Amino acid sequence: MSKYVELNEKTVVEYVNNKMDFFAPDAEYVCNEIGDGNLNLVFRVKDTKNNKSLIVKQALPYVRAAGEDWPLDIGRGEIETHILNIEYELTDGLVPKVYFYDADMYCMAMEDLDNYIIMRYGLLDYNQYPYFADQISDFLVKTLLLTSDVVMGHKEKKENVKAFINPELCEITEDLVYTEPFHIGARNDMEEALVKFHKEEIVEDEELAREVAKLKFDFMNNAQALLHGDLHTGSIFVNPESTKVIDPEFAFYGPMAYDIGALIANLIMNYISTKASLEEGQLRSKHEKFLLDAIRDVVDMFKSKALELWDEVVTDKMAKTKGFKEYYINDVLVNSAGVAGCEMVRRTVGFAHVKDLDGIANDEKRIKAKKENLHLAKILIKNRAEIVTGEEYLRLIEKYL
Ligand code: SR1
Ligand code: MG
Repeated sequence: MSKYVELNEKTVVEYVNNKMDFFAPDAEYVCNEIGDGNLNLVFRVKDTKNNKSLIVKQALPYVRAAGEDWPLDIGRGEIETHILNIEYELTDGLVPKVYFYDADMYCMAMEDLDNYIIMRYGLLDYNQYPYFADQISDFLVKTLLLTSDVVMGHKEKKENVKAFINPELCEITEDLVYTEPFHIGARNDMEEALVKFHKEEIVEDEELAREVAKLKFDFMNNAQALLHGDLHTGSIFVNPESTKVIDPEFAFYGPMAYDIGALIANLIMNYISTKASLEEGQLRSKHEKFLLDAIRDVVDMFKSKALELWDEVVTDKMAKTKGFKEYYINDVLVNSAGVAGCEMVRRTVGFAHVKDLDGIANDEKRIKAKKENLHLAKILIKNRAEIVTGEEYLRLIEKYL
């Protein structure tokens, strides 16, 4: 830690210029700390004269959203750099380009996506992204299938499993997604009006706990593919033409379902938010239709593209057996529905919420929306064996929301 100092808006320009030859000598700098996630400092450094910019992301030795009482592995940017480089290659640039990682300052610099916005905020402004489902399903299929044992040499894949061991960040997910929200206390956070509902509907439902336990141990023990590990709509940059995935610091070898389920859950929560926040009318119908199409297409495109790519890239002899690929992808989709349910529960009653739900201004509507979210989440977890098509998601959304 000896060379580590926290950067700030004043020191970051000199820091970057010492590390790389990026800005012109006559640069006129504007620098802002723009991080709004739970963990890191994020700076945009811009030369307004020559219109050039980059992003500097520095890890803190603790969880930013909680303060210094919650220490956290400060070396997580190394894993993030490593996976961004891999994903850049695998996906033809569906992630930002990394310029450098500095292991003394626990800091990375990367391409600035300044004509993109964080998808969560775009969706909360009721914007639509017509190519999103196609692009993100490409990202999912390529990053997941191509890093799995279906395709990679098994020894090389095991080396990858070793390189991406990420115990502290995984522990956050094990606790915050798969454990605490299904109990009372810990770091859970919810409105008073949800306390009784949470206890009766979530904590006291033993069948639910059993299914969540199965999903938790799948998360911990199924080193299936190199995951992003935190693929919510706050980890995705979009504009109407293009999609870029950021922030894979929770990366590790885990079940493919974890990335797919997290994404589906966050689209569903935006749907719930839209329904609760807008009066019926054209804007609401248009946004709801976009979200429903996106949910359906993410599921169905993941499935069809994975099955198609499989034949081109499969190397394992047994994985070529007739019928195996359908079994394998179906299993991924079953658990994706379960993960989606866990993500929806934890974003409602756990430590880290989402603006989609918390931002519903009217108290009564917000509590109603959160209860509906929890209710649908339970259905997704318990009935996941049947939830393997886009249409089935839409049927459940129509029935329960
Ligand atoms: C303590 S970190 C809380 C959450 O923020 C991250 O984005 C992950 O989703 C994590 O669970
Ligand atoms: Mg993040």
